Amino acid sequence: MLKKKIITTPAAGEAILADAIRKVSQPSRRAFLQRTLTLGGLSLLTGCSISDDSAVEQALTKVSQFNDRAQALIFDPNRLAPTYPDSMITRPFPFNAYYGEDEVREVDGDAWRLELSGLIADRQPWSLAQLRKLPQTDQVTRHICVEGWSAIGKWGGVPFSYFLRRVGADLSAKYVGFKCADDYFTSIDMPTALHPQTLMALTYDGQELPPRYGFPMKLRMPTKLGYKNPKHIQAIFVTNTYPGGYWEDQGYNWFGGS
Ligand SMILES: Nc1nc2c(c(=O)[nH]1)N[C@H]1C(S)=C(S)[C@@H](COP(=O)(O)O)O[C@H]1N2
Ligand SMILES: [Mo]
Repeated sequence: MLKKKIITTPAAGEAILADAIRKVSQPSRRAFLQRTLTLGGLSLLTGCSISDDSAVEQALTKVSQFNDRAQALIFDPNRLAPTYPDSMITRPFPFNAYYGEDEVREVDGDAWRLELSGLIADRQPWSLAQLRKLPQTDQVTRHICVEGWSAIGKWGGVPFSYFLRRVGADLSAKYVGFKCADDYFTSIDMPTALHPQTLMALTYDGQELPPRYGFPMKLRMPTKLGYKNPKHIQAIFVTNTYPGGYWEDQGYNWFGGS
C-alpha cells in the first residue's frame, strides 16, 4: 500500500506540479506545460489522483501514452519532412550517444552481418556488400535531438520500405525493433518504417558512414527525433509485442515524432 501524501494546501499542489514539469525532458514541452498544465488538468487527463510522486509518475506516463496514440493518428505516411540544399549541411555534424565520442563502437565491417528475426519470411543475414548492391538514394534533412540541438546532414542508403518488402516482412505488424552493437536499442511503428524518407543509411555526406555516426548502418528517419534513429544496427526484428527502447524505457515518449 502506497503512503499517500495528501495535498492539503495549494502550495503543496504547486510543488508536485513543478516536480512533474521538471520530469518532462524537452525544454519546449516543459515550457508549454508550465503555461498550460494545472493539477486538476493532469488529474482529469489521466484519471489519476495526483497525491504523491508515484502518482505523478503514473500520470505523466499516461500523458505520454496518450501522446503516442495521438501522434500515430495524425502521422501522415505520405507527408515528407523538409529537405535542404547541400550548402545548408551543418559542419561538423554533431556526435551524440549515451557515452562520449572516445567510446564509439568500432564494428568490423567485413565480419558484420545484419541479423533478421520475427515476422519476416526471409531471415537470411545480410553482409554490407549485399546491402550496398540494393537501390540507394540520399537526402539532406534535419536531425532534431531532445537535448535541445538540431543539425542538417546528408545520409544515403536503401529505402527501408524497399528492404522490408524484399525480405518479406509482415507489413501489417505493429513494430520494427532494432538492436545495436553498443547495447542501444529502439523500436518504431510500421507506418514510419514504410515512410518514403526512412533509410537504412550506409553513407554520410557521400562517404561510407563513419564510426561515430553509426557504421556500418543506421536507420535515418527525418520524421522522428534523434533518439529514435539507431546507429550501429546489428539486428532488426518485426513484432506485435511492444519492444520499448533504451531512452523510451526511461520515460522518453515512444512515438518520438519530430
Ligand atoms: N546505437 C546508438 N544509436 C543512437 C544513440 C546511441 O547512443 N547509440 N543515440 C541517439 C541519439 S539521442 C541521437 S541524438 C543520435 C545522434 O546521432 P549522431 O551521432 O549521428 O548525431 O543517435 C541516436 N542513436
Ligand atoms: Mo538525441
